[in-house]
Amino acid sequence: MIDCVIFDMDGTLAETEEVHRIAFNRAFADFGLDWNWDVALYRQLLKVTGGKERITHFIEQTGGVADPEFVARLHRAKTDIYTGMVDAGAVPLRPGVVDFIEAARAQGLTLAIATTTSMPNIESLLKSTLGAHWRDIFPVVGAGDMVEKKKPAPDVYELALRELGKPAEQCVAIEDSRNGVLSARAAGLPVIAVRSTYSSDDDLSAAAVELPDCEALTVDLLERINPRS
Ligand code: XBP
Ligand code: MG
Repeated sequence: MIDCVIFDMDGTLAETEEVHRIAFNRAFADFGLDWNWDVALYRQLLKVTGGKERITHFIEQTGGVADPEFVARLHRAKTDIYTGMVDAGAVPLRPGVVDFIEAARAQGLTLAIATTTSMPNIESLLKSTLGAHWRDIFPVVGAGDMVEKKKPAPDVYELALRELGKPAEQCVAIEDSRNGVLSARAAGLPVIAVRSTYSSDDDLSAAAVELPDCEALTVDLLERINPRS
């Protein structure tokens, strides 16, 4: 029986990627760089998970050499810009998410997060949307900077499972992207997929089921998920 739901954050709980993209571009401008990640380019770059990894990939793709210390400084600036925007209320949760959270908690399900993004971004989004008590709602949080390998590697889901103290068969992952679905599947979890704007072309066929939106997410649906699918 499924009694834990592990949520991805970016794209799943909220459509954050456009704000990430704007924050990257503002950080580039602040550093005097003439880089501009437009929507089409960012869709490509999202194949690489993690902001630092994405910047490094971009530099190397254009023939440059990425200095890890520079990348870390640039990414810190991006995180400050991103959290500033999110704290100001730039990103709501996707429609249906709050209703599902309330219904799941009423049924005694445990909720967790397994995301590639880093802790300051998680704090900002969940505090600005759910309030200061968000940690009561999500007692277990796995973040990208807590593990060695980011999605599509299983590490962040394995971390969440360890902290939950649950086997994968008792949990389900909710994901929006191919990398996310592959990560959860590699950790042995069944996946409910809900595409986001930036993952509209992703192959999500490894998920047990794909929903049209988060409003279709119900507690009843969890009972119909085959733990091995
Ligand atoms: C989301 C990401 C993240 C964000 C940026 O992947 O890849 O990297 O784009 O976050 P997922 P940071 O939804 O599969 O977890 O800049 O904090 O790394
Ligand atoms: Mg995602």
